[in-house]
Amino acid sequence: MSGNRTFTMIKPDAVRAGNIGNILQMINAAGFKIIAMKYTRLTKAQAGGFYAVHKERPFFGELVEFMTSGPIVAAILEKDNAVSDFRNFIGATNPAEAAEGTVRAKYGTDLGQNAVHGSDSDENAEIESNYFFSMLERF
Ligand code: 3AN
Repeated sequence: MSGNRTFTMIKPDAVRAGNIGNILQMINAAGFKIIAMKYTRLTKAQAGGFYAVHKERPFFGELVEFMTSGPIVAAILEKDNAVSDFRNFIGATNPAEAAEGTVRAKYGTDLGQNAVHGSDSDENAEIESNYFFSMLERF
């Protein structure tokens, strides 16, 4: 059975471009309820910890650099089948390959600067949510 929560970040490129409001609007219109939300800027250590699974990938340094280049919005979202519905909603990792109407097709620039993050499994949704939010910050 699939879970009903996922974790997202609006990345520094989308925040810089003034798209927080547009993306939150799309998220709500797609039926996701916001359970927790935070506007913050990651340190290199925090970004490195979040993306630890990609530590050995050639783009890891670039990824940490980018994710610490400005503030982000982190949120926990609730909806039936949240993880896979949200991945479909945001589109492919590469905005050039993302389906029309998805968040990354609309607001992403390239493989790194792709506007939003979405958890890839229920297990990672839980881990990533716990990385950003305590129990007291969820509604
Ligand atoms: P997704 O976020 O769609 O699950 P992953 O898990 O393949 O994609 O990638 C994790 C993160 O690394 C994403 N935020 C993505 O923007 C970034 N990334 C993936 N491939 C590259 C690349 N070739 N160059 C720079 N950043 C990348």
